[in-house]
Amino acid sequence: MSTTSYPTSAHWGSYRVLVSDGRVVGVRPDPDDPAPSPVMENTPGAQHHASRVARPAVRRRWLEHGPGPDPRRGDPDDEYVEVGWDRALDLLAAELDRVRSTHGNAAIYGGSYGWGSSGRVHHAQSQLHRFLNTVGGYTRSRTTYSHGAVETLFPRLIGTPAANRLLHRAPSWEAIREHTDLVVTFGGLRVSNMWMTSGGRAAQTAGPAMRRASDAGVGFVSLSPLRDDTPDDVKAEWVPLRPGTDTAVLLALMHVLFTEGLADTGFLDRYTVGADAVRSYVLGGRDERGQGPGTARTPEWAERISGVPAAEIRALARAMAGGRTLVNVGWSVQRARYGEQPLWAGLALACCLGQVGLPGGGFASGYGSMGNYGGGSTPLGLPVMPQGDNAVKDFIPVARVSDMLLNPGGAYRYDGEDRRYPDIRLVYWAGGNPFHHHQDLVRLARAFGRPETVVVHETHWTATARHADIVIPSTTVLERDDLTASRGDLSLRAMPRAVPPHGQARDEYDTYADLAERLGVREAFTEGRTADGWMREIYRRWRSLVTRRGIEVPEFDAFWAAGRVEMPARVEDEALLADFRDDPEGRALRTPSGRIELYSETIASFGYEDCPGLPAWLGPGVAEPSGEFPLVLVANQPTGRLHGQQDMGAHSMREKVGGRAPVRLHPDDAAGLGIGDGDLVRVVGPRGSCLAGAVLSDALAPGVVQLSTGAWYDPSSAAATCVHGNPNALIEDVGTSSLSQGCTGQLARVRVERFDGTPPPVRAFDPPRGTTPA
Ligand SMILES: Nc1nc2c(c(=O)[nH]1)N[C@H]1C(S)=C(S)[C@@H](COP(=O)(O)OP(=O)(O)OC[C@H]3O[C@@H](n4cnc5c(=O)[nH]c(N)nc54)[C@H](O)[C@@H]3O)O[C@H]1N2
Ligand SMILES: Nc1nc2c(c(=O)[nH]1)N[C@H]1C(S)=C(S)[C@@H](COP(=O)(O)OP(=O)(O)OC[C@H]3O[C@@H](n4cnc5c(=O)[nH]c(N)nc54)[C@H](O)[C@@H]3O)O[C@H]1N2
Ligand SMILES: [Mo]
Repeated sequence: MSTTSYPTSAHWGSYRVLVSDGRVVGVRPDPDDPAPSPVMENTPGAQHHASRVARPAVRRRWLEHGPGPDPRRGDPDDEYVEVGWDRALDLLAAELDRVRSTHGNAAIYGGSYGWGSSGRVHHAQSQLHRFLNTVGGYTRSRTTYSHGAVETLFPRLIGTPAANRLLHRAPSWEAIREHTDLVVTFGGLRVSNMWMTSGGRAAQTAGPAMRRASDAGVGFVSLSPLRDDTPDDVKAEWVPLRPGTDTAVLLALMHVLFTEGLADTGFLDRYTVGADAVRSYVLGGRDERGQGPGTARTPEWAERISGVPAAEIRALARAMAGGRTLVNVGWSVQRARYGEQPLWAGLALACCLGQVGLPGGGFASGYGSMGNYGGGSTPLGLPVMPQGDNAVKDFIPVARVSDMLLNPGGAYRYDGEDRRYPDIRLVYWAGGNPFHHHQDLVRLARAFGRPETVVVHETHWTATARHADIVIPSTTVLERDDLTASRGDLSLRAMPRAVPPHGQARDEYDTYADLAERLGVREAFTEGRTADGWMREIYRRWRSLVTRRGIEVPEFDAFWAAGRVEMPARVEDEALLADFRDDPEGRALRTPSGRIELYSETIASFGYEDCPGLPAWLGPGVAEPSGEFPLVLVANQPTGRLHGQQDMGAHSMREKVGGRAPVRLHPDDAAGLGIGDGDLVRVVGPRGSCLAGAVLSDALAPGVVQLSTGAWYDPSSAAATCVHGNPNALIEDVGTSSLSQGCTGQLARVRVERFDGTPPPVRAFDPPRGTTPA
């Protein structure tokens, strides 16, 4: 049988799939990629796996009893009934119509967070939002699980346009190589994380660029609970610290700068407000609310909290003041209770160093978190599928989804507002997996029992699909034509269809068009175009914007034939706030003071206990070990895959221990618990437990255990909340603070015990009862 190779692109990069007789039989890296990601090896196994959704399916209890709350939604033994497309679409259209006419469109939750797959046309979120907007709108979600605290806090501290630049237009690794003496990173610089970029990158350039910076003499200091958060070839100095204690270290670094005359008072006076309040807080003259004397935030004080020796903190502060220094606070550090504080303290520290706005210096949040950060940018934008306008104005901060479903009408605080949760009757999810991404999955399951109907579009029978009443099978990227690029990418690429659809899976665009037809708005949804027509149209619109800037890119057919076009007008971005530094009056920031707000009157006026008016040490939050839970769990991003995607693939499965997620422990901690390498263990937290396979490693700070996210949730046995190793089975569901209400999934307190019973089987990848193979 002959084999044909097709180019494709995923969030984990561009590569080729090898196809024989309509099936993906292998992958091949792109020869132009300097450091391809092994995550691509998951694709052949996942593409044709038995867990693919082959036909539209309806949960039997919903079909027989009709819409309504059902606490049994998600029961692993629940049965589905496969139905033809016409029946599925008739049922779904009628139910959408019932809910919107009885309860209004605000009763539809279409927040539908998640990464879906790459591709600018068939982007699951854009398609769903376009459809729901066409039929009257939906309650949406705001901000992300990735960096909710960054998104909410920085507009207050540096104003809106600058806050966007902080997230999306960081100086390149080349600029760092040229200008920076020292990169000090809280949360490491994980190469495996930089494999991922939303939309995928044409080539994996971040790892090699970081190594070149190190070879050129840039120094790296990595403050992190894991040594291997920064790759060996970067030769970073590893400073282990207790998770959740970065703010204490950052305050102590400022303490050294203030007391040793190293703080740049000229910069603080000219460009910031509130430096005196911060100084007084750090030196112990006042508490975080300005209501009395506080505690001096000395290096000795920080050592007791963080475990970082005071002498190291002093030496680090002096080294930072001695050259061009970049302070990076990774997104993981803010994905925790009080996650706003290390960000704010990191910005304050960078201001004390006086280098904000200088090339290669100042503050950043995102190096090591994603591949595009430090990869340059293009100001010209990307082709984009238009979503239309949402007639419903209500929203929730994205990570408050369980709270919303469990407390219709309930009060909550967010970014200075007193708000109420909407009364949701129908949940519509496409391209995301809340039973991967949300915390406290037992509570989430209870929340999913509340609405009258849950609809999920999926490629695979994920735990989220198994909580749905109506499951709609979607094609994968390999089954449709599309084009892709990410922010700051090197090129825009064609992604031609490589294999026929699995079973009866269809492109979501066609599903929505047929639903729109039933609701009388087909023309408004399609504007007379097929998905292919939209691909040409969004390319044409993008090309005309580019042309108006005087730049030539080929017409669609030439682009498609060539397979790619170089992204025009690429720039190595300038330092954050460089323009403000040059002209602080003319380019005043869009903050109340026009300057960087080290103290924020606005945030102070909200009166939040969990987010005062300046960067403060509020404690390690839920990551504080206790007698019952003496260890701290780091639930970071997996090296084996993107989130829960393609977890059954070869690369992901290779990392498992006896088919379960690997949990890493320090050998000393393991010895005390009688746990050996490869043992089956139970990790127990305040909200539940999971089974996992022990891996002993001295790359962890003692007292820390690591269980990455992404093992498919498997609640099929009483032996543990999840028998496969999904850490969200045991992590508490709380927001960062009343300001951002961001995700706090990164950390938890736990205990680990050997599991000596009969190991229950992992059933996560078995399709549900009542379904049949393609
Ligand atoms: N404990 C803890 N939890 C965390 C985090 C953490 O650090 N710790 N990190 C959080 C972060 S940063 C994030 S971004 C989230 C990620 O959470 P998600 O983005 O929800 O996770 P994914 O597994 O990427 O989910 C995407 C889903 O889309 C499906 N899919 C792929 N292609 C298509 C398509 O074309 N159509 C449709 N309909 N579906 C498709 C995939 O099968 C997959 O199930 O997790 C968060 N959760
Ligand atoms: N391979 C792979 N890469 C990914 C993803 C994936 O699923 N798989 N997901 C992508 C997504 S959506 C996002 S948002 C980014 C997330 O990017 P990040 O949030 O930066 O990534 P994490 O892996 O969660 O965390 C990085 C490291 O931070 C350290 N850390 C944890 N807590 C603390 C702390 O309190 N203090 C300090 N100093 N360090 C701490 C941990 O040791 C951890 O390994 O990753 C992206 N990259
Ligand atoms: Mo994320």
